[in-house]
Amino acid sequence: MVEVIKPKDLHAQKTVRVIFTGGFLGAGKTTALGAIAHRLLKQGLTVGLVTNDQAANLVDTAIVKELGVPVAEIAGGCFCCKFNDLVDATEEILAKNPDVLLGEPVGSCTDLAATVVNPIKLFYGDIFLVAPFSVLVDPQRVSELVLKETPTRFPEEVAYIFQKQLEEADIIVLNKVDTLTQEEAERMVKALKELQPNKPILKVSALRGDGVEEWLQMLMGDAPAGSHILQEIDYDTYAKGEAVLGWLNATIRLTGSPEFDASQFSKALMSELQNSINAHNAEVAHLKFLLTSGNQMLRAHLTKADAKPNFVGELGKVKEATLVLNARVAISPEVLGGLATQAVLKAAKAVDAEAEILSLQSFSPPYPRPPYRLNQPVAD
Ligand SMILES: Nc1nc2c(ncn2[C@@H]2O[C@H](COP(=O)(O)OP(=O)(O)OP(=O)(O)O)[C@@H](O)[C@H]2O)c(=O)[nH]1
Ligand SMILES: [Mg+2]
Repeated sequence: MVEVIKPKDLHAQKTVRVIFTGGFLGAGKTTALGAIAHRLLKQGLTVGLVTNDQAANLVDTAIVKELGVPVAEIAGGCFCCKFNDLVDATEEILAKNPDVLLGEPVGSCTDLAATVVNPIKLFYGDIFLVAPFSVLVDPQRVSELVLKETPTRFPEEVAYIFQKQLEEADIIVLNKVDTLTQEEAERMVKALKELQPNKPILKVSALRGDGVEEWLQMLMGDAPAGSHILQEIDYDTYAKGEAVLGWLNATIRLTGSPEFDASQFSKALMSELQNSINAHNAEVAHLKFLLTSGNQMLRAHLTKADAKPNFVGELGKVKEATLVLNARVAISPEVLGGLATQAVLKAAKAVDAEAEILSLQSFSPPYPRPPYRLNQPVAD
């Protein structure tokens, strides 16, 4: 798997701090990077961002563009398998001369310490100061996939990816602590600490801000990066864990006659999607969509099939709107494509709107084949 060809040279006007924040789908990576970016900007630092997905048309890119900082998107594969695209995107951002570069890898990926963090240190250690690699976790998923206290519809291979992500973290960030009591949070930290005794475990609410300052201080300090390279990783199991996830990215134009209620449409769409996913007894990793009309936005997230969705922003009656839908669900991509199309058409009909599907891709992530893999950490 190790390729000898060195990637292209990169140049920077100064040393750039690079912060990669991983973690399973829906753990809160984009929210957290937004919270970090806000704090860095307040400190007078300049920031650039790289988003990543298996396909184009990303809700995340639209969200982070709101920050008003340079953003590059790598679509069509993850950082680990598209290392050279990551280098190209980084070059694009470096041209804007940032102090800090933030990157969000795809949430179904693991082995990033070996395939991204350390190769970056090896090839670009002269221009980058790589921050410790954080892995964010959603308490609900820890309970399902690690502690096995609550039921999950995900197969064991998905739990395998989740556990490998914890294993390779320099820092584990227990996110969404605002959803837990203090005792629950403590209990979970203790359980994680027993499993992963040699690393910091932080309690954070990316949404509310709890613990973000302390985390950011660690990221800006001189703790080692990528020091927990996985010594054992079964790529067949990892590939299976990714392949059970149906991946759907779609863009749809909605037109009213003459207007439609965008908020009502969003609720109807989420409810249609949730009902049909539950009818298939499938599990949601992260289902999100963004509705944009003029300069107003409304977005919705669902990180568990039978949970309550989260709506952010407001949209009232509009003439037209663009819908970007990203769904990662443990179901076949064909079924996902079909049910998503039906849900969009039904929700549009319910509000008397016309829906035109401009693009729709549904697939399962391919077998991960990273071009670079290091067995040992590169010295800081
Ligand atoms: N309660 C709570 N919700 C959060 C927190 N952080 C993120 N969320 C919510 O979790 C959902 C997923 O957040 P994202 O930031 O999009 O998660 P992500 O890890 O970037 O997701 P992917 O890019 O799809 O892997 C959204 O509904 C967020 O509002 C938090 O600290 N507390
Ligand atoms: Mg994200």
